[in-house]
Amino acid sequence: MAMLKSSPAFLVLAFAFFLCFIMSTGSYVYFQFVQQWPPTNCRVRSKPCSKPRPLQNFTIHGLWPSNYSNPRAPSNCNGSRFNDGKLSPELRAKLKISWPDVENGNDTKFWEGEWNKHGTCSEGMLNQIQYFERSYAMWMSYNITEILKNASIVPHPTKTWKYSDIVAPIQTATGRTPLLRCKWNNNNQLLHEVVFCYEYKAKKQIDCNRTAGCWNNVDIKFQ
Ligand SMILES: *[C@@H]1O[C@H](CO)[C@@H](O)[C@H](O)[C@H]1NC(C)=O
Ligand SMILES: *[C@@H]1O[C@H](CO)[C@@H](O)[C@H](O)[C@H]1NC(C)=O
Ligand SMILES: *[C@@H]1O[C@H](CO)[C@@H](O)[C@H](O)[C@H]1NC(C)=O
Ligand SMILES: *[C@@H]1O[C@H](CO)[C@@H](O)[C@H](O)[C@H]1NC(C)=O
Ligand SMILES: *[C@@H]1O[C@H](CO)[C@@H](O)[C@H](O)[C@H]1NC(C)=O
Ligand SMILES: *[C@@H]1O[C@H](CO)[C@@H](O)[C@H](O)[C@H]1NC(C)=O
Ligand SMILES: CC(=O)N[C@H]1CO[C@H](CO)[C@@H](O)[C@@H]1O
Repeated sequence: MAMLKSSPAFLVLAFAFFLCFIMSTGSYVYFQFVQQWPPTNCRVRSKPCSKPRPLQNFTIHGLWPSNYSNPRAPSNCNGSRFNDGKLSPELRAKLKISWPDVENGNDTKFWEGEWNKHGTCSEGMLNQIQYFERSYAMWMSYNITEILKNASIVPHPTKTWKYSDIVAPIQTATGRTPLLRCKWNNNNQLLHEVVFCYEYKAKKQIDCNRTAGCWNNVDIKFQ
């Protein structure tokens, strides 16, 4: 046994198991809390949205455990599958307003997809109920539409803003740097998502790094 322990083969094997463990637990470094502007979803979509939304609320896209070196990872971890029965009627009512499926109209299916793809990767920190409760609390903590409105940034068919024009008031209101994501439509860059970043425990908001987002040198429309 002593000989086996010190043998290189054992060390390699132990390291391989360690790597498997890291990968199967879907290790992450921080969270991205992603909110979207539903009218942009509907504008860039090939099919019309099932339930067009008024120009009122940014809504939740998802809460994504993330890794700085690859913000799309981890995903689809080996955790418990989405269980609709775990959501109380109260929580469900809150999510229907904050986290609607603006494109296809099946809210439950949207929640199921986000949990299975992202929530499973942070299940050790937030179980399914905590994942949805925490997301709702994050949504409630800042009203992006109102922050922008107070800075005279309101939906407009032709007006444009620079990236920094939109980031600045959000930064002032939250004390943290958000990340903006855009979608292209008819050669226009449309504001689509505002990302807040949270540390590992999803409690404290932190600055987001400027990773791929809206193009810096092209003005942004908010419609
Ligand atoms: C983040 O991703 C990189 C590249 O895939 C990986 O090497 C690293 O271990 C990951 N970090 C964590 C904490 O999972
Ligand atoms: C926007 O959020 C407010 C506050 O929760 C809610 O009263 C309102 O119905 C929401 N609007 C839409 C279109 O969902
Ligand atoms: C909505 O999605 C859920 C979860 O995937 C599914 O069980 C349900 O049948 C869907 N409802 C409709 C009306 O398609
Ligand atoms: C956010 O602010 C807008 C504009 O003041 C308002 O219409 C909306 O109801 C607010 N939404 C929430 C969730 O409070
Ligand atoms: C927006 O302005 C109104 C009116 O001055 C103020 O009551 C509200 O707190 C402001 N909201 C934000 C998010 O700054
Ligand atoms: C992202 O920001 C964090 C916190 O400031 C920092 O530790 C990390 O190195 C940054 N990562 C990249 C890829 O810029
Ligand atoms: C909780 C869970 O889904 N665990 C699964 C992880 O993956 C193994 C092997 O594929 C399954 O047997 C577990 O059920």
